[in-house]
Amino acid sequence: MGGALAFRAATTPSLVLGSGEAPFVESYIAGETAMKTGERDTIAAHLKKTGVSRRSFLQLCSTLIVAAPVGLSLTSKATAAQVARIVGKARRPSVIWLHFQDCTGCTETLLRTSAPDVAHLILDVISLDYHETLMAASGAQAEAALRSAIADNAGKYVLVVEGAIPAKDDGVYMQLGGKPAIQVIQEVAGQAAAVIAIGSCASWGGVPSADPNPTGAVGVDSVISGKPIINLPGCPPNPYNLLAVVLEYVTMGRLPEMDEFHRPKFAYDRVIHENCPRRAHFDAGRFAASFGDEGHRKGWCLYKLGCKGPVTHAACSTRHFNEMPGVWPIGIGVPCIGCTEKGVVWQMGTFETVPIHLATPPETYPPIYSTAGQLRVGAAALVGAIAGAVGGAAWVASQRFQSSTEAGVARVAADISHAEKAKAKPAEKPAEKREV
Ligand code: FSX
Ligand code: SF4
Ligand code: F3S
Repeated sequence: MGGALAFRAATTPSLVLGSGEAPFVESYIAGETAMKTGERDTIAAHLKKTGVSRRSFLQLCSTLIVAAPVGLSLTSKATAAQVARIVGKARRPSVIWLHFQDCTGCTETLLRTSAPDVAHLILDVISLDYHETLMAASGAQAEAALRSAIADNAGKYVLVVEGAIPAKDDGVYMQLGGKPAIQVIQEVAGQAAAVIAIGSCASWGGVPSADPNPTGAVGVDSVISGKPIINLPGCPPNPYNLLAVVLEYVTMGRLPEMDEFHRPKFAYDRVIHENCPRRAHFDAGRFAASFGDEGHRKGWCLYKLGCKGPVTHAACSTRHFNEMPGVWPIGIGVPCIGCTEKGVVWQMGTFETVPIHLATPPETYPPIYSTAGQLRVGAAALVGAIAGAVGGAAWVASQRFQSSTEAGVARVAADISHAEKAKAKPAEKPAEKREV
């Protein structure tokens, strides 16, 4: 194939998308020419060249705001038009996408958007310069395409990794072009600007790392160091998280704020249980007891069927898949298996129940026992009268923006301390009965 571009949408059945296909493929040919001359279009110029309407682009920017309403500098802009202005000025980011031990579900989730336009748009906004599943080339041609993509964009490309890396026995269990996979990822990551691990397999080993993990499958951050790495777990993950991270990186020059597991907080700060549409049934004690029973058919809580929503950090309950409302595991009656949590999926039994310790976020209702027990009632009333709604709003705001972990820890600490105080306090003597 030659050149940096190894992507030919028309050759892949999943991308034969009808009338819009011709300009889509042409856009990549245009991109290839630009790269050969050392230039790379701005996103706005590229979209114009390929005939994408401003309306479609604005729709994509609106979707981005919904996907990442907080936690990104980019989407903190108030309107889709403002986001579009910033994104439009950025150069199309070069993306090199490598596959290791995976099922290709991460790629499928990106391409199988319900509206073909969305897949087109995502692949117009980024410049996918190498992707083994989508390219026509194979064998030596594919190897040459990878070398070329690296050379043309050295130090600037974003490396997206899909799948786990087999590290046991010097990586002998997976060879690519005659080299161990572990060597390939280290070479390609070495010249990347940043690395995105897409899916649970790339983030921490996922399915291939399930016991007894015969190949020693691990996540990207176990074999790469010295590069910014961000994990987007999910089996499969939501493609908008990828788009949001890539665009934040190219427009703002930095990766979003991450949690301790290197997941972007904008998508993984909350547990599923907090925003689950079945939560009212959980709170009311209405549970499906077996698949197909009355509770299951009525849409009751799936906790007793092994739902891992109470301990699983992900945004699935508010950002469904394929742009279709209700399309996510719990939405279709399947318990969450905790696919974004390293210690949950593939480590716990599918129908095993998880401990409930983060079930009562203070934003749903205030703690049962206040931690501010130092004020006497009279003083508290006075402070309350002065501070009024302002203080109350500030307290509520501070509680709302705690992470679920912080909120849960604070809540449990308050309850434990109350219980201890109650234990320490001598029991009041019951009033003596008087003989009348
Ligand atoms: Fe893993 Fe990707 Fe699970 Fe599959 O390819 S995250 S097995 S759904 O999708 O790597
Ligand atoms: Fe939803 Fe699962 Fe929580 Fe039930 S246990 S409310 S189904 S997340
Ligand atoms: Fe995974 Fe649970 Fe979401 S299984 S896709 S984290 S609902």
